[in-house]
Amino acid sequence: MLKQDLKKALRFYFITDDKAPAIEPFDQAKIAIRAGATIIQYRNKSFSSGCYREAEEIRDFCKCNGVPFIVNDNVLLAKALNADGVHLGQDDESPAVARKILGAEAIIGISVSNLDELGKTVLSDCDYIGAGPVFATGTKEDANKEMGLEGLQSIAEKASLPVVAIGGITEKTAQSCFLSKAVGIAVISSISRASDPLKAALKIGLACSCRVRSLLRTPWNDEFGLIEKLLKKVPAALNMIVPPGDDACLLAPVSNPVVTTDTQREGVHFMLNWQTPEEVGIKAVEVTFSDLAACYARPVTFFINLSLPSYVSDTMIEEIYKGVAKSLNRHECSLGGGNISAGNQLSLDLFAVGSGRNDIFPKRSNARQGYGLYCTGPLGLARAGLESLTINDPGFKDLILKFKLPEARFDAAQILAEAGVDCVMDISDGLAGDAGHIAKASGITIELDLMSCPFDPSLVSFCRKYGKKPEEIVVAGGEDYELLFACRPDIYKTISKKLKGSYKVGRCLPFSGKHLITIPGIDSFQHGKKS
Ligand code: 3NM
Repeated sequence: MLKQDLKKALRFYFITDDKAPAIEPFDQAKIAIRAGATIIQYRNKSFSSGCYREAEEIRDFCKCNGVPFIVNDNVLLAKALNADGVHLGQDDESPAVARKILGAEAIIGISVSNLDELGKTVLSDCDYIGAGPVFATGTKEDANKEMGLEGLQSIAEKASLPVVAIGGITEKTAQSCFLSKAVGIAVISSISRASDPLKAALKIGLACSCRVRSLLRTPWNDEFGLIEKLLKKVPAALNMIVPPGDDACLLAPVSNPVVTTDTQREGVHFMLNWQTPEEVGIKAVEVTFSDLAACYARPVTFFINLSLPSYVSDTMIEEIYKGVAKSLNRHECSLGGGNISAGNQLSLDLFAVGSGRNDIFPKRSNARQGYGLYCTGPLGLARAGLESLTINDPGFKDLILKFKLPEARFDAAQILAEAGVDCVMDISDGLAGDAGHIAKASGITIELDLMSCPFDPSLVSFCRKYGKKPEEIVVAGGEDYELLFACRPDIYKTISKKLKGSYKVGRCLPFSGKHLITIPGIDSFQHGKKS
């Protein structure tokens, strides 16, 4: 988490109360999140294995609503729960060991009760300090002497890390803690033991200038209801004799059925802090359809199999479906069925049935010596977009959009098919990787030549800013989902008039021992290695 994001996340810090007489920790956390809490700590001093489910429930609810989840004291419990971090007391496991166990991304907090203790605490593995008790507290049995606002301020001024004030804080004293240089306030009893916890939490949220969450997201739990919702969003009856609803659907006869599959996994193909769930849904369909386009097939039916971790919310799934439906509607493709199962990772397994042409089915093995190698559109944009996201540079919107929302090139496929081009594939792995596939399948050598490659202006300015070579990104970058095709140069001449934006990327030579010959200028390029 970036420093400024952590500061914001520490603003309204709620800690669950295992001894609250009237309200369970899960309900306390829900109330605090509704009132705008920016971080939740699970604290249960008498933790036993029976409480694990309680902690998991709170974690899932936090994750659904984008609120960091921290575990009090217990590093191994934090690890087991895959929590966002741990808060340690002076007598708990050391921050260094916690860092080792929880990893570089974990948020690690440490309690400090006076300046003396601050001086003795090794903070190198910590991200924030909990300073307290600021005021008298009845919640922590072994609390130290209260430090008052002066004590808080002296710690905040001396500490190299953001400080959260804790101990006896109410909506009335919150503001004074901020004025004493705390970045946040941590509270337990002023919410958990209030006569009206929601009212109390809302007041504290207001004192912290936090926004109320009027729409809370809940973890998914109804497999069948969710599939039905998806089916309602798409033209299910198209191309169907028996639409989904039974164990399988019955498709109307498909001429030249072409079938393909793909997968999109969180952390491998997409990141939910970069892409909206709707964008994930759109991309899932487009990348699968890109294979159909490369085979000159029109989409007929699509199937989706979702694997969902427990923290994924109903709303998030519906947003993914919205994206899937948008793309299916755009291509007039039906949904043949869906399946949902619990899993450790959010992942979409995708299947598509298309209808191929009677006259031609392009293959990678059809390139011949003397052919040119061509591409239907700009390359490297998606890769540069991905890099912009990785380095957190939002300036290259066009590039980021190319990464997030590729479009299957059915339009280009139609032109190529009508021209009789019989060697086509979509570029998902990068020009070099995919040209290598064609060369290998066809038993030839391909010499890459980017002389006629138009480098996109955004790509050029991205490369200038980060000291990169556009040629390298074009050759190695994947996920553009343009089509790569080989044909006789005279045929390409005709095609190029209709296929604006296409250009030559190489030529096909008799096999000379290597399937791919690099081009001058791309010195660091090695086939099969992505930079
Ligand atoms: N830690 P309340 S005071 C958990 O001084 C805890 O480190 C403290 O509860 C510290 O908001 C405290 O009900 C209790 O006073 C905070």
